[in-house]
Amino acid sequence: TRRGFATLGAATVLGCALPLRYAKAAEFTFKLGTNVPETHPLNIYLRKASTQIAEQTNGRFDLQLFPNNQLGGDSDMFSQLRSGALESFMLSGVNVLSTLIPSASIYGLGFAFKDYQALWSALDGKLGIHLRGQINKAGLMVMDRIWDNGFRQITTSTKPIKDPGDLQGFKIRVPVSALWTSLFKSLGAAPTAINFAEVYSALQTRIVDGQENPPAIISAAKLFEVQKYCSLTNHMWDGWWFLMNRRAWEPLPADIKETVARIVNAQCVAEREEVARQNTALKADLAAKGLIFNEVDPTPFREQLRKAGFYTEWRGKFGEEAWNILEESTGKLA
Ligand code: X2X
Repeated sequence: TRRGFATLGAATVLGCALPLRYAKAAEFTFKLGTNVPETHPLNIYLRKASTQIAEQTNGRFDLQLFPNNQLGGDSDMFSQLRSGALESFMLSGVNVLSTLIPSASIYGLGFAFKDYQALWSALDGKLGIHLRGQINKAGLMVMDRIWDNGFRQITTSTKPIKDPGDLQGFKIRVPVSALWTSLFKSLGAAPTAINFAEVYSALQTRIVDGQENPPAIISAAKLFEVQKYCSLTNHMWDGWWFLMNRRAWEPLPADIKETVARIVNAQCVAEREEVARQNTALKADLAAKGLIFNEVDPTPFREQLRKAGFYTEWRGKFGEEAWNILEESTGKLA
C-alpha cells in the first residue's frame, strides 16, 4: 500500500545504523521484525534494548529493528524466521504462531484473564514455562518474557457493540488464527482473517466493518481515522513473544546470549508498564479524535460462548495438561 511505502524509507534509515562510536562492524547481526508502527511502545522499548545491547557488548551484537511490517506481513515474517532469513520476530502466540503450534494460543481464550495480575502470574509462571517449552519443541527459541499488547476492544465504522446481538453477521477482521476465528464465529459474527499489515486498508475500503485491538494500537496505527466506535469488550488479552531462529541463536557466545537476554527481558518489563498506561490514558485522546466509546458488560458474551460450546471445544483441542495449567490462573472456564 502507499502508506506502507511512505513509512519504509524513513524507518529503514532509522533501523540500520549502529551508533557511530562502534567503528568496527558488528560480529553478530540480528534483524528483528515487528508488525506495528514505529511509535508503538513495542518498538520504542525494543529500540532501547538495541541501543543498550550495542553499548554493553561494545558493538559486537547489532539488533536491527524493522517495525511496521517493513519485511512483510506476519505470515511472511514467520516463514522468514523459520527459514533463517530473519533471525528474530515479535509474534503473538494467538496469531500466526498458532498455525504451527496450536496450543500457543491458549492464553487468548475468550474472557480468560480478568486482569494483569492473573495474566502475568500465569505467563511469567507455569503457563509461560509450558508454552515456551512447546515453542522450543517446534524448533524455535524464545525469550522468557512476553511483551504486552493489551486487552482487546472492538472498533467499528457502523455501530457500537453493546451485546452479542450486535455481532450477529458482523463483518470483523481477525488475525490469521483458528482460535480468533472460532471466538468470533461462536459470538455469531462473520470473521475474516487478515494480517495486521492490511488492516487499515481493509477498514478503509470496507472489506470489513470492524476489527479488535487495544487503544495503543488503535492510536499508533491511526485506526481511528477509519473507525467510528470503540466498544470496551476486553474480550481477550494478547502479547508478543520475542522469537528467534535456533540456528542463529544457538552458536552465539554465552556472554553475548546472557547480555542480549537480560536487556531484552528488562526492557519488556518497562514496555508492559507503558502499554498498560497508554491503554488507559489513550481513551481520552482517541475520544477527542472522534472515536465514540461505550462500556460493555461481558456476562452475555461469555454466556453466548458457553452456549455455543466454545470452551468445551477448545478444552478438547488444547488438551487437559495445558487446560489445567490455564485454569490454575483463571479459575474454572469449562
Ligand atoms: O494483528 C493484530 O491485530 C495484532 C497487531 O494485535 C497482533 O499482532 C495480534
